[in-house]
Amino acid sequence: MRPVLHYWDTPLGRGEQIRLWMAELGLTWDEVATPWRGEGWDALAPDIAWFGAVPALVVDGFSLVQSGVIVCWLAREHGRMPVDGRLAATVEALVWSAEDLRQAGGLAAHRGPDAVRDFLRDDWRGRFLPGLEAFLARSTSGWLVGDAPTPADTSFWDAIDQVLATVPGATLEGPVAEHRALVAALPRIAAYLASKGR
Ligand SMILES: N[C@@H](CCC(=O)N[C@@H](CS)C(=O)NCC(=O)O)C(=O)O
Repeated sequence: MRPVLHYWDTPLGRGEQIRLWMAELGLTWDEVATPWRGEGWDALAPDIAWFGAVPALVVDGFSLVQSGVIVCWLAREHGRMPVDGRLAATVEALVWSAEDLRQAGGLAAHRGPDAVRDFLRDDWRGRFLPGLEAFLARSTSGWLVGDAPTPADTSFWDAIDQVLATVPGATLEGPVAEHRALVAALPRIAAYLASKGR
């Protein structure tokens, strides 16, 4: 059965990393465009949005929340998670680190110019870009973990997309920009992005 994604219809949100990874897996899915705390919001909890938050994914009556868990679960279900336990844990840690970046960037954009300046210096240029560059320097495949794309690649792509779109002054160059281009050129990801006019 087709997965059903409960979220709002916007690229700038946690639902998009799930869409990107489902696209990469070759899945098609249905969407329930959840209104932000509007009509229908309360009806989602607790069976779908367990704790009143989305995104939530429902597959064959099984509902799951936490975007990072959802993409890693989908990867496992479709044989796209590394079998080696340490590599799999590395993928998961990267997916959750992408969430850290998303939160830090979102908070800074919300708080204003001083917070943006600190974010760009301390978080963006100070730790996330160097951290990613270190992973990419060790990579022989171009992917963050192992020799094939994993949710680590798409979730970081998406978190970076959000930072570039919402944090004034955020720019990207070098190996992380090259990784970004590599992800966007994956045929299924490219087709998905084109279908959204992106
Ligand atoms: N850690 C969760 C965060 C989920 C989350 O906070 N979702 C927001 C929208 S992006 C939400 O539904 N918030 C509901 C609320 O604040 O009432 C994840 O990664 O999925």
